[in-house]
Amino acid sequence: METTYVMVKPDGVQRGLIGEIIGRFERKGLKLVGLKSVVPSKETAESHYAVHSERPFYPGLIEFVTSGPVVCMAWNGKDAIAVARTLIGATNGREAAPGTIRGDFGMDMGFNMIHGSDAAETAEFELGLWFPEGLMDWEQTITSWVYE
Ligand code: D4T
Repeated sequence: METTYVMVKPDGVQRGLIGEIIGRFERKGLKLVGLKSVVPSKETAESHYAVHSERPFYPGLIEFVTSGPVVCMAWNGKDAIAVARTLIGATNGREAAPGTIRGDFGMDMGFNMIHGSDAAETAEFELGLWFPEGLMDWEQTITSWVYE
């Protein structure tokens, strides 16, 4: 079992897509182990996107992600990191496959509504960054009907 960090970005919140996005992860069979909404601090946003700090789009990305509320989530399940990336779709909404979140709702690269960790190390780092208080540990009774 893995846990991944997923975040509805300010454009997804503004567009009223929080419920739609959470619903897709719930219906897939992933288990919600962290959920909150915050307006990210510049420090947190800069740490989150540190890997892009030398890229030309970085200043605009930081301004965008700190511009309003985001929804921070932690989802747990088998191969949760890859499963979440599949649900999310390609970075640019115009190229993302139909049926994915970005493919169904996005038309751009910068406004791509949602983030999902891309590897085990980044998931661990991002979960610690956004959920320093820790995650929920609970038994989901439907698990035995999700995994054979
Ligand atoms: P995130 O990290 O937000 O889940 O997106 P991806 O994993 O799909 O894409 P990424 O790390 O390559 O990009 C991070 C973030 O920067 C924005 N971006 C990216 C942008 O505005 N212009 C660009 O040219 C690129 C490559 C979009 C997502």
